Amino acid sequence: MMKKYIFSLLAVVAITLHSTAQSKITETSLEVDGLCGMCKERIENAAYLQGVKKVNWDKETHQLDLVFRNDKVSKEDIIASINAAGHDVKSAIASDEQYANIHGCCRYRDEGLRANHGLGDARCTEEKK
Ligand SMILES: [Cu+2]
Repeated sequence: MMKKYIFSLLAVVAITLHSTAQSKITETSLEVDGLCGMCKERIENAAYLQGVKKVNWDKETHQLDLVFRNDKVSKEDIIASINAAGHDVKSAIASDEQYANIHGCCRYRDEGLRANHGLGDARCTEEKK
């Protein structure tokens, strides 16, 4: 009787721990502006903070896929780090000082460079006005 009770108690604890562990994982994506493979490396390095499990930025779609531990790092932390690296996020534009630090060939706000990469207007800078 007692043994059975302890067993079911353990089962409840195990299930609770399991669901708590799962809810700590956030899967989301951000729109981050950039041009080339160098940008990809810079964006992914900036996003890869402690607690981040997976990063992948797509040069064509500008989509950054993220998987992170929400008890260790927040989406806001990641956005701030990407901005600090000089890249615009749709919801948060990098400052001119931050943007000025990126490499000359990565100037994604430059219309001429965007055209060379087959990209249209800067998507994220629109919201700056
Ligand atoms: Cu680049």
